[in-house]
Amino acid sequence: MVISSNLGFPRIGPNRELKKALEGFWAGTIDERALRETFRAIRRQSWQWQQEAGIRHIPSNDFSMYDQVLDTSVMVGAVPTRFAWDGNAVSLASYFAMARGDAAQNIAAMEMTKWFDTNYHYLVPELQPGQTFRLCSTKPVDEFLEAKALGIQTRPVLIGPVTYLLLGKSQVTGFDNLSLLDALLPVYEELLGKLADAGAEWIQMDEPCLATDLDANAQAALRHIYQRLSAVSPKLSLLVAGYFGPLRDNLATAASLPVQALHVDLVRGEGELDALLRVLPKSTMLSLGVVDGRNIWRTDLDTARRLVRQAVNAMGEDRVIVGPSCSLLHVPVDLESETTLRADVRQWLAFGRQKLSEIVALAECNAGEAAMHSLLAENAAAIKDRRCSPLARNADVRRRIDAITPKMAQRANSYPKRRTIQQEAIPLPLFPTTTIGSFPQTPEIRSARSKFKRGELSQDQYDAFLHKTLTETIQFQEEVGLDVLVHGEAERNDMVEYFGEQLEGFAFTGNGWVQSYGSRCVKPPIIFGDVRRPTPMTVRWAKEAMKCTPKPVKGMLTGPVTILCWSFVRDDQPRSETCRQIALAIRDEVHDLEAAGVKIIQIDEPALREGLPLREADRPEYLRWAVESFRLASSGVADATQIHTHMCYSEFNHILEAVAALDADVISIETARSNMELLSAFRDHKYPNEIGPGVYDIHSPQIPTVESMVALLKKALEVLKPEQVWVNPDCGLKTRAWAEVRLSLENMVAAARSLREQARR
Ligand code: 39S
Ligand code: ZN
Repeated sequence: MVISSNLGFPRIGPNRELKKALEGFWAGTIDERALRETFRAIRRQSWQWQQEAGIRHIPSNDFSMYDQVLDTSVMVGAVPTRFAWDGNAVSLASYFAMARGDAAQNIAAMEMTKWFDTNYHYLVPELQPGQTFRLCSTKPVDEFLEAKALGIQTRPVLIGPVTYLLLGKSQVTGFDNLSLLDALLPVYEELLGKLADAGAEWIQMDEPCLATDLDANAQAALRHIYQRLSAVSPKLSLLVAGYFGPLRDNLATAASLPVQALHVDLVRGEGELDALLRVLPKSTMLSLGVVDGRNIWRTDLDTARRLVRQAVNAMGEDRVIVGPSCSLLHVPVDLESETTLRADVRQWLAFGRQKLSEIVALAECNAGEAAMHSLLAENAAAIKDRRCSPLARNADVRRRIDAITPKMAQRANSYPKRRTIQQEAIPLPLFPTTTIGSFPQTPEIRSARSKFKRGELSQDQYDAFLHKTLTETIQFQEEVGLDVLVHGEAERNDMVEYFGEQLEGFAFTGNGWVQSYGSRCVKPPIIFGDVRRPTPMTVRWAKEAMKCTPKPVKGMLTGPVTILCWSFVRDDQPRSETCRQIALAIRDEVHDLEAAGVKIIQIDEPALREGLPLREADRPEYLRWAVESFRLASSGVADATQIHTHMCYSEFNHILEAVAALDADVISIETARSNMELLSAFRDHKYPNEIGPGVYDIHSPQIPTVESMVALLKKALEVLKPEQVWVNPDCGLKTRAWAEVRLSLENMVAAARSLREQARR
């Protein structure tokens, strides 16, 4: 029989129990015992759901209190020295300090960054030459035994040693992370031994690095490591899991690993099955990732079944495993709990639990089970309904797309000309001060929105509340002395979901949460059809703000690439096509803002960089359409209208050319944490337009001093011309409290004034 399997289940719980427990524990409202009890209940629930669905290889150790990469660091004893660790098991307090920092003791958290090309963030392992490792935690064994006690045999999941090391960072330039493999290997050997003793039969070794460009050294490392690990115990079978993309030039290496099974992502690497069937040794089983673990569409079981049958015909059914393409961490838990999702779209979807049923159906339909026929028929009907649905296509949108001309993605004049015109239109001092757009999303704001959504506040009451918040936010900015104001975005739940809720072609869920990092979740909207903006989305707020102040107010939009990257996208047309449609919708909004008298419009693209394909070879094509989409959204304005953009995360040296090609008049970026290092890249590139290098880190509760910000700005002025420089924090302020925001911004304005003084002398 074909084996049904899963690679990982969402761990936030069906109603974000993880988030609520963690935040309760951090706030001191629940104790450690209650916290651990919640975690245990989440694990039990997911195992039972998987067992009931009929999954045979059920994962364990896919749960994490915060992040699975942090768990691995803690398990192998890779604890940075600043956390004063005694070498024994890492305490709960230290674990959370590594994840979030320790404000009381002024210890910085570990760096967080995107997990491959997903919207999930992991904590970056800190590695150094000569580092030693030791098995410091038995979490995988404990959770295996926990499931076993419930009568459920599981397949423990570990991050493979090669991927783990490649994800790490060292302060030493040119350091080869993989030189630590031999030091790390014994820890994995010891752990596998313990898992075998505990009764584990299969171990899932996640090596998503197989979807990235690997040099010969890394490929050799994989062969070496799995040679050693497969020799640990005759009782253990190892499954190496590659996912997030095709194997391409890593295929031969992956197929030759001396392990019992190889898992491949056939959603993104669809065309590779033939090649795999040709080269896979007779002794290796193949796990087919045919159910999309990153998107929410129902699987076309008929197509997936053909792949399964092809593998079964070539290999025999006892060598085939069926599963999701990757862990289901990246999709919401359960479609059943959706009450607000429109029904016509809902029938096209499968969330975590529904995907489990699809996997089981694919494993069993091969055996010709009669019970499967009705399920297959129902699936075929839903797939057909979606494919033929008029909901997905809009003739007007198609016509507009066809009518796009190159001129539409080009401002009328080049930046130097625009600058002169803008200086006249928008009088600003040297070193103009502004913010990135959002102001604190207080519990009061979230609670008002929640009441409004539940019907406990009327539209009028909610509007009045938002209006009051906006007025206070404008007044606050005037008091602080900022030059370019914003309305504060109190009305927005999220910078993508908010727009998704107002655009045609988008559906939104009531409870479709996906973990972003730690306790933080997002509710990605679902793009199911052609995108159109029926009515203005933000103009009303910009107008209200302008009424409150004589100062310039910046209109705030999210860019097309970011809306694309942070949504569940349709899979029936290229992403570039969907992105272009979103770009036209944003272009309409830009046009209406301009018509309403807004002279400065910011279009944020924090996801531009993380949308980069994992493979170098695919990047130029992506950057081409991503840049074009931004320009399509932003170029329909007069020269006098100033376009801003904002990007988080400092590591975009290698895409600077694309950043410059956006041709925004002003870009604000995160540089505070990297001590303005990024700016030298802007200088080397001769970045011509204006830049707001973030002068303080909004992720920290510390109040930046005037001196620290003057120093950072002086550093910036070593590489930038004074008239190029804006002064702003390095990201939006929605996660901060008002009291800190006031002190920080007052200091920031003082820093800008001090520089103006010095420039005058
Ligand atoms: N992706 C997206 N889509 N958006 C982003 O901003 C980012 N930023 C980066 C990269 N990816 C992104 C990741 N950073 C949060 C913060 C930073 C992130 C990601 C997420 C975050 O704080 N998320 C919030 C959370 O997990 C949810 C934000 C939200 O949508 O808590 N809030 C809603 C709102 O404000 C719903 C809030 C909510 O849960 O309306 N309300 C309660 C409920 O419904 C009730 C609250 C009350 O009554 O007081 O139970
Ligand atoms: Zn940002």
